[in-house]
Amino acid sequence: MIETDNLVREITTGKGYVVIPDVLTREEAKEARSLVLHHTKLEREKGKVFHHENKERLCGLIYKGTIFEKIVQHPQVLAIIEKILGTDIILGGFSAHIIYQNATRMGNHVDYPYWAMPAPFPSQPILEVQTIWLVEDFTENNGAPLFAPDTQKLGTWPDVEKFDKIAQKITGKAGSVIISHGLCWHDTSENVTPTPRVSLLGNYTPSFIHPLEENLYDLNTDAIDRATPQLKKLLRHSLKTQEKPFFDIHNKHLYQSPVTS
Ligand SMILES: O=C(O)CCC(=O)C(=O)O
Repeated sequence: MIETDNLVREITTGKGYVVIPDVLTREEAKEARSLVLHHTKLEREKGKVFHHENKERLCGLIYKGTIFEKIVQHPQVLAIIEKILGTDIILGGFSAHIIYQNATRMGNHVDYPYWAMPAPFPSQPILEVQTIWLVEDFTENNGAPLFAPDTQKLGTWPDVEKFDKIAQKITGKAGSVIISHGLCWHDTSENVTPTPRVSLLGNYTPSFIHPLEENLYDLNTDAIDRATPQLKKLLRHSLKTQEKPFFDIHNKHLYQSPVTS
């Protein structure tokens, strides 16, 4: 508990991010990485992988393996996120980011929804927490992310010169997770190794924020059938089921199901 409080403090009023080692086992990290590379190859053949200058994104990750369902609702990580955002949160996006040899930096940025809003950005309520899962070792040379400490306090777009002066490269072992405040300026670095670098990116927001990604993209209904109530809520399926299609906006009671013949 104390640890959770300290980590929350570091994300909100400290540097703006934390790195927690050994959240996944090395085997789990390896499994997630090989599933990402396997599905990326399949999806690329169908023209469904988003790409830009030697970087690729694989979306609909939640439907591509039970390991991903487990990762997005990891209790230790969710406890930290819920302390920051409250319990009424959704998973606005969950995708994999693959950085190949000679990929350029993605460009320093704040996270969604801030980048879709006019600056200066509000400091409260906090509108996003990002998770970057390391499914392999992130090293000095393979595209590890860069974070500019304390910049979540500024509420502005990154200043490129300042970013380059203060940013720190976040290296770590496979199985670690970086949890960051959506306003903390960050970027990726160059991958100068021959091995693709894979991260898993979770975007958590209060439920009133329009999701970054379409959570029905590549829907696999088995994943929903076996989903925990927590996962259904994160994916907004608890609001979309046929039995409970509406909210009463005045008292938030759910309407009863329609009578069917
Ligand atoms: O893949 C990474 O290391 C970070 C990517 C990122 O920050 C983002 O997409 O917002």
